[in-house]
Amino acid sequence: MGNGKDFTLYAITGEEFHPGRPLLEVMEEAIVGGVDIIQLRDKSGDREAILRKAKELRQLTRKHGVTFIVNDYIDIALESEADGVHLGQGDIPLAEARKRMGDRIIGISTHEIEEARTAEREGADYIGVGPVFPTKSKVDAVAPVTTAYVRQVAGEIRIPWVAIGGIKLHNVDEVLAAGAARICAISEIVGAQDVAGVCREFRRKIEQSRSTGA
Ligand code: TZP
Ligand code: MG
Repeated sequence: MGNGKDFTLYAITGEEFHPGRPLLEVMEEAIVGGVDIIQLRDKSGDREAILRKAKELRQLTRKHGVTFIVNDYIDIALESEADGVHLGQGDIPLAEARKRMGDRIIGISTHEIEEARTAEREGADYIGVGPVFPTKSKVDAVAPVTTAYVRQVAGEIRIPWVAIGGIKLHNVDEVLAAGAARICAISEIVGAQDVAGVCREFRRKIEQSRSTGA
């Protein structure tokens, strides 16, 4: 990882899942519960609104020593002093992104092993692996990659990787059993009544799986 910090539980923002609750309040609860990396993902706001949120989340995450990533926008990541950016397969090439991001973190979404190999070879700091299960949180999501792809990545990818997509407390054990050591969620975390409680339970499950190798 570009900032020297690996991670365990990754929360992505999804304001549509907590109407009436402020973004910063929800994300701070997630941090209190044990999230150690946060991504700002905003597919609808204009640039100024996203930049404002990025600066606020940067302050919050800095206060707690949590890694902060901006989805899609390299310029906003740089201007808000984020730790990194997350890019999809359709975004600018990794080599171009690396020129602009320097040694900051670059994460890349992958849906098949060839994409994972390419991202690793080209110097991504981490990759996303998913969507493992069906998800309503991403409108253009590809078909679920299933835990078969998680197993494949666990078998050969050596950079940090995080499983994502439809992961809930009730199915995370399957993902961990397939070899995942890092978990990412949107709706299960930010849509929860007890955000910190859900995060604590995710962490407990991840840490238990890591320590037993199960
Ligand atoms: N990328 C792959 S699946 C996904 C993203 C951003 C959405 C994950 O959201 P949820 O609510 O945890 O299924
Ligand atoms: Mg993107």
